[in-house]
Amino acid sequence: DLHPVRRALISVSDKTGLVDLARELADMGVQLLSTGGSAGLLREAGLEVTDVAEVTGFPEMMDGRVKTLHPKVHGGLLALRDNESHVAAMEDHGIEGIDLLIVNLYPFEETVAKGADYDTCIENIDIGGPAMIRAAAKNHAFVTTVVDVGDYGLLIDELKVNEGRTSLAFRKRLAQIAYARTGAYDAAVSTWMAAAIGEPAPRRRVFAGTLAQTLRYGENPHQTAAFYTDGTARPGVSTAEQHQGKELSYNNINDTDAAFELVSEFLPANGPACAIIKHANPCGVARGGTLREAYMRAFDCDRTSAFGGIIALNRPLDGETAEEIAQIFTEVVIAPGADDAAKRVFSRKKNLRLLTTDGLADPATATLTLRQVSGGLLVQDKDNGRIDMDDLRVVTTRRPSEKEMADLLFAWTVAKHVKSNAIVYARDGKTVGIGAGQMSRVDSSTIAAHKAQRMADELGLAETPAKGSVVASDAFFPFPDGLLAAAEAGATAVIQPGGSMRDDEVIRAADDAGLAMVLTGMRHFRH
Ligand code: 93A
Repeated sequence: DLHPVRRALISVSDKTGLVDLARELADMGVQLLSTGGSAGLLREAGLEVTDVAEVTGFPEMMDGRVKTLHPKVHGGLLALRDNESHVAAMEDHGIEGIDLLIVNLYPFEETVAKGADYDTCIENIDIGGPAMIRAAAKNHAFVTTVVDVGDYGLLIDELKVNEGRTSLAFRKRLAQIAYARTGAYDAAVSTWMAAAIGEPAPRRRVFAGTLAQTLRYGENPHQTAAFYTDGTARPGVSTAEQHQGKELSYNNINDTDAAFELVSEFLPANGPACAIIKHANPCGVARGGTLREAYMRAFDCDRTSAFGGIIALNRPLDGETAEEIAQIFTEVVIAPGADDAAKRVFSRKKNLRLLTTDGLADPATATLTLRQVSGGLLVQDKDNGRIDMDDLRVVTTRRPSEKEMADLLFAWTVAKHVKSNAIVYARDGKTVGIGAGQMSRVDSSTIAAHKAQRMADELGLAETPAKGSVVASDAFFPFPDGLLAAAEAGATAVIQPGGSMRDDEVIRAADDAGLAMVLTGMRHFRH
């Protein structure tokens, strides 16, 4: 099942590595056909090339919209070389076989990412390229299809090992990649169109990704797993640079994402902030005068849980913060940069992974979140809802003090990143107790208060830091009980969406307990 490569068609938008590849092919005696721009470049490099226009007998026309869409090309790609009638048709119509197709498509995704106008995006939808890719991949019994610049080396290796031929297994592998490429390309077009025409729930929808990493295992060792990226250039776990440590695991990637998304809520200009994540929930979040202080304050929230955690910082990691972090075992640190001193400190900690990003994530970015259920995908806008002071409605007799107000907004921001039911106690710009993921809001309240008590025990405090704290609830209190539990734990102010049938009762209970309460009018469920 080795098939010789005698004739190759090259048509690429991204010309990276093209000349070197073509030279290798030419040296192996492969005849080169090519389209306008690609042919020009190869000719400039002194290579012998036949223009596709010469093969088809038609000039490239309509601004290049029609270049390769011709039976001389598609017949050459699709003909079964061992089929008598196909071979006869080739002879009758002067069609020569094409054994190798090297195509990369008009840069549609990049054009959209650059914010190009509608017509420019339309013009960047490649038609001839995908048609050839699909034809060549279908005929992988004879034809080799290369769609990624990154695969040129593989191709040359394969040809060298097999003396100018490719194996069927190789052609099949590349054909699979080829169809994924055309599928992803059309997915990008269709996704862009849905947005362009303002269609929030298109009747048909496709999602695509490119393998970034095969993972050692999934959430558990008996599950296989892999990480696919969508090509976004946004700062985050998928684009971060890893400086040291083992490969990230499935859970690491998930938790690092949660940590970085949370810390990105805190603008660097408003001061350093740190978030520590365990099992996708924050176990400590804090602001600080310095980055080191922010880390130490976040660590103090729940020292027990912070062990083996994932740390995200909103400013570049410095040496003194790194020294502090290095005191205990941490899985991952992610920050928008790290200075040399910090890198030196971490180089002693072989198991610690250090990731740096190019800035923070923008919490306002409109993206989609997907969740798989059996038989389908649930798709929604990412929760990028934000509130500020003006959106808050004070509903109690007592208004929150300025200090309480700052802590309320802080606690609310954290609560958005805690799995529901979420209850977050905060004081002086740090969390002091977080209750996450419980089926009852009262249970989350109890756990958060319990965590605060444990923080007091761990730090040898005279009383629980929940005394004088504020509390955030990601959804409304359906009954006064959860609210009363918070008051009992020592909270003096409450932030919650409101909207319960019993809001009046809940507000009265808050007034009776001397609490100040603000309603956000916005909920932050997270499951
Ligand atoms: O406009 S097209 O859809 N019409 C075609 O017939 C066609 N054939 C190849 N675009 C077409 N291509 C694309 O042109 C290739 O996929 C490749 O991206 C690009 C290479 O053009 P050039 O060699 O002129 O730079």
